[in-house]
Amino acid sequence: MLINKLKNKSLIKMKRNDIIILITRKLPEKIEKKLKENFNVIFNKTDKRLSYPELKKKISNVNILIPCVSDTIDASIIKSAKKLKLIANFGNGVDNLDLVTAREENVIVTNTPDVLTEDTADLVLTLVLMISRKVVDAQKRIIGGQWSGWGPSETLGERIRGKTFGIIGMGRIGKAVAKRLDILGVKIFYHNRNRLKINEEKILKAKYFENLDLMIPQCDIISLHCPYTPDTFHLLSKKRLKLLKKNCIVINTSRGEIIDEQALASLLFKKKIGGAGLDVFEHEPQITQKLLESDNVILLPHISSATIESRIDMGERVIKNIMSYASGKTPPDIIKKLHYEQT
Ligand code: 8YV
Repeated sequence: MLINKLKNKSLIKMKRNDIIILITRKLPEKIEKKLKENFNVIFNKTDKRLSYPELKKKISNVNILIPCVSDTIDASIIKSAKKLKLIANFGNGVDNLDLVTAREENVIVTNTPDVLTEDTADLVLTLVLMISRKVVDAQKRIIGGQWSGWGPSETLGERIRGKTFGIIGMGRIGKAVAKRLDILGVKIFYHNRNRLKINEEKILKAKYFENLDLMIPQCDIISLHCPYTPDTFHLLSKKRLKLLKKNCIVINTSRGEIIDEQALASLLFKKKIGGAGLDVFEHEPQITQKLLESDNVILLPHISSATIESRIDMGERVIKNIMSYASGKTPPDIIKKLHYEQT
């Protein structure tokens, strides 16, 4: 049925140059060039985020939209884009898009899975090691001119080896993190909607917990790798956060909405947990003040996939989805489920 709808709505009858594409942000030059060679593209040369009214105005004649995580594509935007056939999201998570309305309006949605997995997993490790060894504090002592020489009790971090690492969400990124953890010698626990096959658990050396509340109090480090859906909103709620060990480090490179940011900030500020490495926030780009005032945190501006390679691969994936669709084929990364279920 999906394929029939797809064929009906495909752009196959249109000449490539007549197909209008709107790219909401500035993408790598190579990607923009390839799109321009084939289609009629509206670029955003300034890279400034389009305001809601600007987006609504620009989208009215558009056939294909390429949005990013910084754009909220809600029901009203989708409904006002009468000629829209495809939303080719430049990114993995699709929580910024109203999938239900897109489905109702017969607009196909695609994303860019796989290509940012490894870079995101690298950032998770970076955060864990930097926090546990207090790297930022240590550097501050040098830059702030407070270092008067080595001392046995200066900037004492915590050893990672032997600790317990809890992964919440064992999709692509969760697994890429687990693979890297072997080298650190930690015990791996995980929680996921579905348990992995026993063989895969063995390879990853990961122990499954169906009950998140039983896993959390046993972890020294917790890293989130589930998508943001109505089911995962505040998965780490105020109540659950109280289950964290006193030395626990929380890492979030997934979506800010999965943690009750106010509650986490309060625990960090009062030093009731070990620390946090956050690359995403509940109301980006706003950040809870108490987080900014906590000294056991690393706060990053959503850079988990920010490598040149990743951005180009994401762009190529967007092009692949568009090209397939424009030639009447099913795009490889079509979102079939209304609540996106993979990371
Ligand atoms: C991307 C991300 O950079 O892909 C995702 O879901 O969160 C980011 O790492 C962003 O989505 C680009 O739109």
